[in-house]
Amino acid sequence: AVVADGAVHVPDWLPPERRRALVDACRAWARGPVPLRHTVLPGGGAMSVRTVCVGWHWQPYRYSRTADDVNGARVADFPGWLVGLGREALAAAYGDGPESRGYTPDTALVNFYDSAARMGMHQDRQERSPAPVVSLSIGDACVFRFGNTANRGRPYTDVELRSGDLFVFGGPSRLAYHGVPKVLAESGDPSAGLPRGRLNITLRETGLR
Ligand code: MD3
Ligand code: FE
Repeated sequence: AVVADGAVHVPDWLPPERRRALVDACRAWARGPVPLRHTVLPGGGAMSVRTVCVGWHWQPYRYSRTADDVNGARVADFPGWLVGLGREALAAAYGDGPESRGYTPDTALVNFYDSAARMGMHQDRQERSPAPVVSLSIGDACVFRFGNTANRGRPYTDVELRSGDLFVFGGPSRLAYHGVPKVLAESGDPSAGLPRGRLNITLRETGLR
């Protein structure tokens, strides 16, 4: 479904065996070299979501190769199979054209939500590339709030994201405000191999080198 210009939701896109494989990869990244942890914001507060990054490390509000706000380690390399997954995702959302074939994501942000975790309305603007963001959801469902490009408030559209769903944000939607006001506890997907909680993986091109 096209939710806004450039914002395409493809429910149930990732089959169960690929959900499990992605959960396994995320478990491995969560063990290190940089651990899954609550990102600490400049004001001192910790985000309720826990995050681990691949390829480039996101910290508020820049990308780096080393997690100098955590343990100083260099983040895990971005694997080639994840570039392939990003291209497949773009082709599913937008069609198999030059945009999807040339898509070369170089960072993944892996977010883990327990049933109390939320993500406030924000824009993702640390990337220098205009390429789309690919979002994959696994496990418990959530309410995803897709807003406008002008401010955190209305108008916005609430969309339920469930296990296996793909969402692509490109074009005019790339700089839209968005957030996760609610996780739907126990709504999960036993086939995903996640005992509880919600996993979201976003693939991005940083435009950095
Ligand atoms: C729209 N994550 O990591 S994914 C984030 O479910 C983030 O964990 C949420 O927002 C999550 O920054 C939402 C959907 C998403 C991700 C990036 C976007 C939507 C986006 C970038 C631009 C516009
Ligand atoms: Fe975001």
